[in-house]
Amino acid sequence: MSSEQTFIAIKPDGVQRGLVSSIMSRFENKGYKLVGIKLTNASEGLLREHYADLTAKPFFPGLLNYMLSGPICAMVWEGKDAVKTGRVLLGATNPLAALPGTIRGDYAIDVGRNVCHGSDSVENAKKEIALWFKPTEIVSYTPAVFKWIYE
Ligand code: IDP
Ligand code: MG
Repeated sequence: MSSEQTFIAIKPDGVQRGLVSSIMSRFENKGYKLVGIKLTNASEGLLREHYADLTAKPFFPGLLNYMLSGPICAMVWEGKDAVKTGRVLLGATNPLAALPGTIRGDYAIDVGRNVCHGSDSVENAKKEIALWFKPTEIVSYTPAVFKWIYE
């Protein structure tokens, strides 16, 4: 399936550090298709829903403040195995454990400043895309290079 979609977000530290284009390039260069993008100040309500499974964690208040600290670049990337491979491109949650060549491995040090988010399952990707985007904000098109990326 080449139509799998994943939700990728460049967190406030990534935006402030001018890493938007570098992070987007990883997905573009791999061959994934950008189908949604916006720069947005997330509301606390949206973030509580987005991180609903983490609200009981001791780091949650810090995580909330971090995600509220500036604009986030929210994106939807589409392509074969986009969810799983998107996580590989991001690297491990703790940047010190993330391999060089991954986004977190190359651009971050602390787990609380790990510059990016990526959906961890197809089911969560669907939920997150619906949370961050209206259906009309997701576009459908066939890139001219499609046949040079997929056999
Ligand atoms: P993920 O972003 O790789 O999916 P999750 O476990 O879902 O990792 O955690 C969500 C986010 O919460 C992480 O990306 C990171 O920003 C933050 N986080 C996770 N664990 C810690 C921690 O131990 N201390 C501080 N922040 C954390
Ligand atoms: Mg997660």
